[in-house]
Amino acid sequence: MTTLAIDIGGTKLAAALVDGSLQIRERRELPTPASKTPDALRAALQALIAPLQEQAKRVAIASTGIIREGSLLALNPHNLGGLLHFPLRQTLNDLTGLPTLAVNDAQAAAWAEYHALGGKYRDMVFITVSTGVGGGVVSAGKLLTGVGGLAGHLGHTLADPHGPVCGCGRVGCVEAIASGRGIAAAAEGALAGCDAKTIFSRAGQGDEQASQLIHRSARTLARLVADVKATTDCQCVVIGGSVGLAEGYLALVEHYLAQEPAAYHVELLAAHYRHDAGLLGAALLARGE
Ligand code: ADP
Ligand code: BMX
Ligand code: ZN
Repeated sequence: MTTLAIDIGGTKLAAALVDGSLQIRERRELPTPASKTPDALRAALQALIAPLQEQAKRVAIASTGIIREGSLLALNPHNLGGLLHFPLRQTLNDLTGLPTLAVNDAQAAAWAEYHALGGKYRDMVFITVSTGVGGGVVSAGKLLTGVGGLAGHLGHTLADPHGPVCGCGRVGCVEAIASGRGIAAAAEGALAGCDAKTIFSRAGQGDEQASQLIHRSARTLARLVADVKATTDCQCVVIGGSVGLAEGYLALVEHYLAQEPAAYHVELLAAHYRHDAGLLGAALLARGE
């Protein structure tokens, strides 16, 4: 049965058809609208799925934000242009008339990556370093979503009590430092106003400040990985998101993790499904797999 899978991130929206053998067809992307009102997101989703929805029997959404009873509640509204709440399941159900499941993007990606490991490990954690920093925890073969959807929001654990204020209201969250937005926010002088993608390409051209910003992110992420190992004793940590998958980033995280005591070391892997982990995880969950 074909699933219309949708991934809602702070920077981009993606949609694709996912068939029974988990093959992705007709993948499309649009920028995430930055608007406090839900109308812009609804219109963008409508445009994104219009060419695909006829062919699908169900909808599966992986979305940034806390997903509670089918609705999106932003933990960090800055990542969504100030949008606080969006009725995800209801909107997609209204647009398509199809049964719809919604789950947090990093939780969905964790589930897909757990499947990709083919039973090798029962305890694993997925971390996306993207617009924000998101997480999904699989413990004893079960995906943790939490009673209120908050489980795995690892980006909002403490990295630095003297660090920047996070959009979630806490001070010094991992996300405020390590995420694409966190990298960009700390840029000064010639790099002020650049996004993380540009900062990575400047680092590749030898820009010292750009390189330091990326090291700061990777060092912060490595400490988070050590905290995650201490919390879950997971057998591997899978890294995704456009920052996480950027060339050289995982090797830097490995470099900084190696500086932590051995008890906190854990195997680090790049996401097997790359930028499609959220789409595929949501499709798997909608299929009850
Ligand atoms: P989303 O958060 O919408 O899921 P991404 O995973 O693409 O989207 O993450 C967006 C962040 O990644 C932005 O901060 C963007 O600047 C950054 N980014 C996008 N492409 C790259 C790249 N090739 N290298 C490094 N950073 C990137
Ligand atoms: C934020 C939070 C998480 C999300 C993570 C990664 C919001 C809107 N989102 O920590 O729910 O999983 O970002 O999201 O509060 P992405 O957009 O970077 O993929
Ligand atoms: Zn936070």
